[in-house]
Amino acid sequence: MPLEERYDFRTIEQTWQERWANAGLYHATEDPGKPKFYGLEFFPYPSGQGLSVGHFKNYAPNDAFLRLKSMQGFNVLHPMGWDAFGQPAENEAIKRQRQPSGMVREFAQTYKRQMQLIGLSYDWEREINSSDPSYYHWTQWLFLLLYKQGLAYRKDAPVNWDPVDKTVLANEEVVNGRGWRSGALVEKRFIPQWYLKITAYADRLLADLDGLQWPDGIKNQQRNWIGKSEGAEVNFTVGYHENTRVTVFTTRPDTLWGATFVVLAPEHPLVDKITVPGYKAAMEKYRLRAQRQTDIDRQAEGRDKTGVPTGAYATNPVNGAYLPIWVADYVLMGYGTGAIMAVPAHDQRDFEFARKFGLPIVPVYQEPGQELSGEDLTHATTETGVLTNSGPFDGLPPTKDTVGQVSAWLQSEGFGKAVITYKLRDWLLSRQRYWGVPIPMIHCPTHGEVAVPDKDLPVKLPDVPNYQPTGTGESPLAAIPEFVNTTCPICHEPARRETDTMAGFACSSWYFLRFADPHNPAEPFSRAQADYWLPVDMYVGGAEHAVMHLLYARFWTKVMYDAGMIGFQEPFTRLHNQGMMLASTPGRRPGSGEDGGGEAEDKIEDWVPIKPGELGKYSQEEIVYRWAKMSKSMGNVVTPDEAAEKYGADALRVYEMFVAPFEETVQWSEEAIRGSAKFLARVYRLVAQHGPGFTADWPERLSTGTDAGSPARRALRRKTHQTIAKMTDDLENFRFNTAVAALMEWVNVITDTAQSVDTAQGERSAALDESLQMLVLLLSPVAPHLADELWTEGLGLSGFLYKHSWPTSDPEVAREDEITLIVQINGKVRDKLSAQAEADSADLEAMALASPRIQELLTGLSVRKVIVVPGKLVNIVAN
Ligand code: ANZ
Repeated sequence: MPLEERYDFRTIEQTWQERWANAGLYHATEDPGKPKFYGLEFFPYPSGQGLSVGHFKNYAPNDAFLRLKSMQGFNVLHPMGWDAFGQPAENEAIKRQRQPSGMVREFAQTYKRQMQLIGLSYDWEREINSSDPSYYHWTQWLFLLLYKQGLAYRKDAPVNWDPVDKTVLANEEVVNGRGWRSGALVEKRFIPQWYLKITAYADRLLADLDGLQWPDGIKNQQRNWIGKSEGAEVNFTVGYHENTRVTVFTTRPDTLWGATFVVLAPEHPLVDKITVPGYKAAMEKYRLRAQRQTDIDRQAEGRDKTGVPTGAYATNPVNGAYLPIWVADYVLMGYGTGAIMAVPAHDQRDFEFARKFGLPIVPVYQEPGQELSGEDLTHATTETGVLTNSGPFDGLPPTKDTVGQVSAWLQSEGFGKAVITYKLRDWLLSRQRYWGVPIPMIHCPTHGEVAVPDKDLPVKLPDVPNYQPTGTGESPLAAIPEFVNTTCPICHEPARRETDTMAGFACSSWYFLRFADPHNPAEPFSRAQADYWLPVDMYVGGAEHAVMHLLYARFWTKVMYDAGMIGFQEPFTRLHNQGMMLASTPGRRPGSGEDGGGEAEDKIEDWVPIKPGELGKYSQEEIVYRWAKMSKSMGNVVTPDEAAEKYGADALRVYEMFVAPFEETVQWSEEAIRGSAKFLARVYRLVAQHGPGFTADWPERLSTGTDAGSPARRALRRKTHQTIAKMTDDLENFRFNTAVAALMEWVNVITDTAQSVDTAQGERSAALDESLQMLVLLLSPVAPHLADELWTEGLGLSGFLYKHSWPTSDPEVAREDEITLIVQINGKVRDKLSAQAEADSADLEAMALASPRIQELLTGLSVRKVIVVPGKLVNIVAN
């Protein structure tokens, strides 16, 4: 049936979505005869806001990439599921006064519908929901695996308490001293908590980053978070008590001879013991003050240094010098040993502190022959000079090797030892919230902490009407007797269940494995399925998960590897982060009615978005438009439903890919999606016009027909094969915008030449048929509905393009024609060379000068000037 007159995208898209679903086109099954490709996007929490066109900045391009992989012959796995547990879901349920389980299921339905609306190639038979007992059964099982390996433990510790979300937060969830979701200032509390020993994997988590094809920025954030430092611990004796020691951690033991005081963190346990009576009152005041500061504030660069003396002294083991011991908040208890030796000449923080409190500054690294004193310095120096007054090390430069030598010597003298420290802390897993995976542990008065036996898993989350956080530091589960009261698996006497639940990140630490075998009732996944599908070959999501999710998932993967459950150590081979989508958003600036048209950047913090529907309340002068992240709370959401209804799902897909480089932030533009829709309409018309008459035997006709003799047809073929090469390379490398641009350019070429090419030779052109067929193939990853329609209805071919093989470019055909280059000397033609048509001036000049004939003619002359007319000639002026 020929194509309709008009491009009716609504009917086309609906028809093909039904056909794909009926054929189970995207259902993946293991096929040992085929190479696999596992593509995945970050596990989404299906929020009640539904998806916006902003979310498709992520989904649409990866979908195109995976369609390419399928066409390249890979057996593609592209699953989707719901990160349903966790605080965002619970908070939303509280606000809507609903049960989280039903609510999340309903929201997931909306997400799914919207994803299907855009034609994403998911295998819905593998859909999972992390709050489903059939899933969290295995999250609990994996927790117990960690527990049995000694990697899960409970301890009483100061934790980050989020007073708004009423729960503790992991270190990673505290950003600039605030809860990453609530934005509330975090408080310190002492509550027993479950931790996972991620620190045991610090070295492997660091080393294995090197082999990953991830953005450098993300790898560096992980490196910094792990924060490996090599250095030494040095022991100082305090006062005259041989047995009171303070151990400092330093990365620069080579500067030990320049230490002039010692600083303890305010929380250091020695502070109480060593502070001299007269100093105690000031000390107490200072410590209270420090408690209210966040670690980030305390470490801020350039911040005015504060501190108080303890009145006690420490002895420098290498030279017996007495160093005053101070307490200052720029030293953190959670790092190293919570105590430092201060070397003000060579450490800027110590320098500022010494200057402020009049403490001595003694440079040990000096330029040879120079003898600067502390007064001469304006700041600390770190990288220059050689050691002086440093015992056996005088004359050595400030290198890693010197640091190593000093560390080894300190160890041999018994003054200290070489150590490696990490900034990484164990992962705080407990949450005092209802909506999460119950931690499968039992507290028995006799046997203490006992793991729930495997046969009793899953420990089900009770369905209860009241689940609001209590704010007492106890989970709401603690108030549900049927849940709490149980018996000890060992002695069968009454015992209490653990009432903390796991942080949501536990669920997303292994979901990518469950997708390989999503309905397995007997184990988290079978080894065979995991071996076939994993690791994930392409992983796509937002850069905000640079540390947390990606680090935790890597950790669990390594634990599972060590337990022999899987054969790979890194879960995500390639990673890409999409840019955000912003939308123009009306808002007002409080108290400044006069400034109506300010720049987007200025004083963004004073700008308040206007609630949807309240625009009419404000005068034109009060309203200021800003580019803000697309979200319901900003009232600036454009839904995929609207966009698909108005312009089509394919147009939205093309728009998402074409609008900007994948990684870049974009500003939503109706104008641009209209452009994409117009482009697709042009493609439709092109095929509608030239499709009739198309025959699939063009490869034979290419050699026998009249095409060979026609430069126009040859040019069309060249463009076709150049576009195949460019699009393949661009899609492979996530350059979707230039891929679409190449497609558009080519469509223009076909449109402009089709008529003449088709009729000129009096016989249907094989080159035109080739270009039409290739065009539809290349279109299919980006606009799959339209492509399948044009393939069957426009060209009369059959089968789904998702299963069709991707074309390859013939380099011979793609090659630009050669030109004849005329080489002149002083205006006289002396040589003719053949050159690539696309060669630039520099290439042509070099070629001309390298010609043996020309070289011979130039002997004894000097070249004054070379004039190049690209594509034509080179004239050499010489005398
Ligand atoms: C003496 C020294 C001399 C230092 C010098 C540096 C330069 P990184 O590289 O981040 O690991 N330090 C140690 N523990 C600390 C703590 N708990 N709070 C604040 N600062 C601490 O930093 C290690 C360096 O930071 C250590 O080496 C120590 O200062 C300081 F020319 O010791 B250094």
